[in-house]
Amino acid sequence: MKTVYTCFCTDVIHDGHLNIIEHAHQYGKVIVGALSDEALIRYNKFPTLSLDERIKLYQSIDGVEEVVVQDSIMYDGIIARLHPDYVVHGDNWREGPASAIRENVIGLLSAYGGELIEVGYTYSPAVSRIDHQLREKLAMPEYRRRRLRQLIELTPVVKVMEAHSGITGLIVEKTIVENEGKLDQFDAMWVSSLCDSTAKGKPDIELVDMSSRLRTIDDIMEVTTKPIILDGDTGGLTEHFVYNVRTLERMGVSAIIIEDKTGLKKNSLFGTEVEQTQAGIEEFSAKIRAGKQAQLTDDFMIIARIESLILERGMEDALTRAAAFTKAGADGIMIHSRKKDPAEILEFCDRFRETDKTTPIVVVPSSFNVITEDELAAHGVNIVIYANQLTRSAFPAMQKTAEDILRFHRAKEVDDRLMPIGQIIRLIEEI
Ligand code: SPV
Ligand code: MG
Repeated sequence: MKTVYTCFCTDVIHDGHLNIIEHAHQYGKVIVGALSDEALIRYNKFPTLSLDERIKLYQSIDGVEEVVVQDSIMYDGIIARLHPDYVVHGDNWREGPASAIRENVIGLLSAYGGELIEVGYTYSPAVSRIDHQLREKLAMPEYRRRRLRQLIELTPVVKVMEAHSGITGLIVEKTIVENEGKLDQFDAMWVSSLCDSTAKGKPDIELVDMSSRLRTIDDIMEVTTKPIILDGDTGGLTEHFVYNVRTLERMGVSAIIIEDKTGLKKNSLFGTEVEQTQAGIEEFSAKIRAGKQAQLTDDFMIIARIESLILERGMEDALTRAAAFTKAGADGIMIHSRKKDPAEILEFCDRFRETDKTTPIVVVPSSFNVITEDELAAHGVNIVIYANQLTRSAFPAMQKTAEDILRFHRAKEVDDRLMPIGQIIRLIEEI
């Protein structure tokens, strides 16, 4: 009896999957692979069912002989293990990043004479409806909110990219790249005070008020499913902060990061060039405690951001604060620096980890940008935030376009570097 292998990465079985099984069954004994959570989140889907539930679901399909776990998006391990005579897959992986997986499978099968069978993808209103429903489910507050905690468990380092509008949210949601035989994408979004303010032409001094920040979050939430971390500046008055915690939680935001400053907040990247006042340890701990008391779910995270290195108050002060804020209930510690050399960040992480093995550490490597995610993870970092790179890449491009149109009195000269009209009108999916 020949063996036929097909890998599923779905939480719902629709006609398209049944069609694949039916096809596969004609060639021999059907083994279905259930893609592991770790592999799934690097590909295109976040699971709403556990791996066990997915295995049971696949086992319940008529014609499936056996279900095994595939723990990597590429097929090297599973093909070495099973040596299937055939691999069956929908033909919708010929384009885009998934085509790298197709190439991988073709290469592996050809080494021993295995065969790839591609089945026409089922485009039907019922199938699109199910796909759409799954996406909507992931966008619901209760799913989105807890996803950050799930990601911290699932992945060595949670990769977060800045978003300040629906369109930047879509870029973070949808960008997938194939690199060195692996697929990768961002895990979550950072609603930066700097970029949200900059998009509105305002300085980053807590001038853009919470109502406006919530409006930005809502714009992003309407078109995306990935979890959101809000840059909450100082958190404002404690009496206001507790209300905002409830609101953010209800909306489905996963975390707020508040920084230990008081009075007029300026952007950290100014460091000591401008006057900024650090909040007292007890005062800030009280704010954290009040926020934790106000929150209603176990999912939401309040992360304390320590500005001691930014304000040149020293490593000991940063570590004392980290211990105090964790004791006050902070669900994570963000340590910030504006030095190019990551040494002080790494020293903080190593020393913090000597006594605290579990509290998540968050870093924002805007200045110390030479260090990689893996190196940071090796020092105990859990979340890496790319806080402003989308804004900083878009701005010079737009400015140059504006200047060149003024210079040439027409748009022809800039056309080559513009996204084609056909592409932009199709960028946004219609329901
Ligand atoms: C932001 O993105 O607004 C931040 C990070 O707070 S930083 O600009 O580096 O202070
Ligand atoms: Mg900020």
